[in-house]
Amino acid sequence: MTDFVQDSPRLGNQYDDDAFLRSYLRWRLPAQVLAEIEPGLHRLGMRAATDILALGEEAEASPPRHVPYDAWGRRVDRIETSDAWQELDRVSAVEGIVATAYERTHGAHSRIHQFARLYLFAPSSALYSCPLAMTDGAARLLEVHGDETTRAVFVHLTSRDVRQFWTSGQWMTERTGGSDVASTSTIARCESGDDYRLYGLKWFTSATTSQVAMTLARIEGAPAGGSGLSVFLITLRDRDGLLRNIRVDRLKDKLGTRALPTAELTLEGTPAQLVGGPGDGIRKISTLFNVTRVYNAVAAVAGMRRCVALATDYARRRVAFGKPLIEHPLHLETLAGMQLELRAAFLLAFRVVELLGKEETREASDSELHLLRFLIPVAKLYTAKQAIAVASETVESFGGAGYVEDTGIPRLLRDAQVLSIWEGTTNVLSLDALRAMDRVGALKTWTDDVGRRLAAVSAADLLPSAERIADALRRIADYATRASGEGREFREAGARAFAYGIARVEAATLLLEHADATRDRTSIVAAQRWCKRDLLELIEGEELHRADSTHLAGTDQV
Ligand code: UCC
Repeated sequence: MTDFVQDSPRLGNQYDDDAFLRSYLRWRLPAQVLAEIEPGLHRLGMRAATDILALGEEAEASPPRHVPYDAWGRRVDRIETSDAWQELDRVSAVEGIVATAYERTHGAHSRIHQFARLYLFAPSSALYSCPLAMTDGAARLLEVHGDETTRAVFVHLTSRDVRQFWTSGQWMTERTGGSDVASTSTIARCESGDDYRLYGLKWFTSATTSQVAMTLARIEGAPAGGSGLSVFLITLRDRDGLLRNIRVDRLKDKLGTRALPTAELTLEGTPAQLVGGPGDGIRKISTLFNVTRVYNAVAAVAGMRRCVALATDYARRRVAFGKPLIEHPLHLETLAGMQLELRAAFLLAFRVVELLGKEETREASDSELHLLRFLIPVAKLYTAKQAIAVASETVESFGGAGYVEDTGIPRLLRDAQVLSIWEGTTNVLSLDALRAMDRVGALKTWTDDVGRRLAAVSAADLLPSAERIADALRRIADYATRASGEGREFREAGARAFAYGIARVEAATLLLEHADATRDRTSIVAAQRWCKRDLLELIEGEELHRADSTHLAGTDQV
């Protein structure tokens, strides 16, 4: 009989404890801006470890419920969510998780401020970050493509007032899938002017409790394909709170994100407003999903940070083989590897945050706009995959306890897995990076940009790392030239490895710049270690034979 009880991991103030976040903000923000925003970050860092965390746990324990009929048989399609989930909505408004970006108090830096807040909030929020991502994307879409008739909705989406704040859904996925958006089959029938009615089935609609949603539909008679689609704004409920010709078919039973209501919906003549004129719907709604992809990247690194915080704290408390885990060299190495992944992914995610801020305040040069277009898919796909890897390592670092539900640890992995699926899978985004290269010549812009930044690195102890990055950069450029010559199939088959290479080289450059600017010992070690790795996994000097891959994948044996 033993009376031993294991001490559980604990979270401290998530701003104060995060030396890397603070170092990054000191590096990228003017001292005056940091002085203004830091007290708020400190407060939010405390809330993320106390009341917001408790709300997230409560929301997770009380998942949403679909009530199709009332007691008397009337179809009502209520989606009931917990008090905690509703409180998270109010907290989001008050904390200005979306609003901070649109107030633009600190110009282009406002996006850094806002995403730093999201970074603190997201891992405690039971995925309330998802409705916020779509809300922010919808706000940006309305800012760019809306007019005075959509202005009131924009004001609701960007409000800090809990009575005024609205969230927006984003309904793109149909039964044909979430990736091939051009095959959308929802039909829009014109009533008058910009007023339409929509008929169709939306297969995966997150946050169906929102007040509004942005969706795609094909106006009757419009051509097939993506260019024939248009963007619509739906106000979900009437004055009595009833859904406006929307049937909730069911809620999804998902691997993770369990507090978040995700529904299948049938639109049965749902009133909707055309936004931004007819046609070109995919290009227009990309304004929205480029923002949600940035959220995805920041939520991914925020999840990694939570994993590392818990695993590190636990390693100090847990004793095995006579000493705390953290004193075991191999465990320490594992933790250091996770930290390194986090630092690299963080800098990559915040690189696109910075560029987004510049775009929105019209401070971005043409080159920076092209870099933003190119790096959004790269950052989204890479951070999502690394978040899953770090979450998996975290589960393992807790041993059996990591596999037991009531420790809360398994949830870290379940909720990470969605990051590589929604808002574009790894493969779809790898192909999107190729699209950006073709449409705006982004690769040349990017290699020039990295080359210039490497040339500016001055510290002698970082120069060998800079040389390694420069070498990887040359190999990427050579590979791209060769892949273009090999043709489309070769290029597409290698797109994921190519995108990973871009991500690792961009992250390497950022780690180096950060280390060069701060001269802090940990940052120097991080940059050096990252650059010692093989940054590329390109298929160089070798043909990709489709027949071989078919054989290997077993698809010829059906
Ligand atoms: O909805 C979902 C769940 C919501 C949950 C929200 C969570 C938020 C995160 C929370 C974090 C905590 S999941 C479903 C999401 N679905 C997607 O993300 C779509 C994935 N598929 C793609 O991205 C594809 O690449 C498509 C749909 C864009 C490919 O379609 P097409 O028809 O082949 O597209 P095209 O013809 O290449 O592109 C049409 C136009 C072109 O404009 P033009 O012709 O002017 O050049 C493209 O350049 O759209 C432009 N375009 C873009 N522009 C396409 N993608 C982009 C882009 N990313 N940025 C700018």
